[in-house]
Amino acid sequence: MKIELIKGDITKIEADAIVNAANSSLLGGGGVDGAIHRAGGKQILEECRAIRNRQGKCKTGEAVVTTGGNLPAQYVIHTVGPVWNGDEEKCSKLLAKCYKNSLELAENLGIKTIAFPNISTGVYRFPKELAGKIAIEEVKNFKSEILKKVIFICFDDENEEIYRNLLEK
Ligand code: AR6
Repeated sequence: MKIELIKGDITKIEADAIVNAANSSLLGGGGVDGAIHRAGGKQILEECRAIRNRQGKCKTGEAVVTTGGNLPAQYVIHTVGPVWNGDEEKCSKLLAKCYKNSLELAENLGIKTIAFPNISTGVYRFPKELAGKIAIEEVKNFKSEILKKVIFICFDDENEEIYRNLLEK
């Protein structure tokens, strides 16, 4: 499985699936979530509403899938990252679950390429370096015959530098 790093806007990425750093309501918000719903159009929100009506709120660490609406990506995998509260062990486990559950969902969909934003490192204030280590570790530990490429999309300079350093190691 190939790992790539791209600086930019995840809504522009032509992967089979992009991952959204959502909240448990699944009904949109700011940051990358807002950008994905704005660019993807109302179809994504309608599908999120249908999922909510079926199974209720999405718990932290879990992931659900919708189509990509107007996005170049075919699917959007919505996962809910932990809000950083200083409990490193608990928050780290939950963030790792976000990556693992998203990768499993992608695998079950038969997806070849998936792009991740830096989940929880915005409004949810997860320390960026630790979040980067967890993200890369989960991806490297995920063994798949189907997934061919995982792209980390860094929006801000700080995350880009962190990922570049971590991936060079
Ligand atoms: N493309 C890629 N990455 C982006 C983009 C974009 N267009 N826009 C922002 N980022 P955040 P969280 C980066 O706050 O911390 C929402 O309101 C950003 O630089 O979007 O998981 C949800 O509804 C940062 O590194 O997500 C939730 O309520 C990363 O995306 C809450 O925020 C994550 O920042 C989730 O908080």
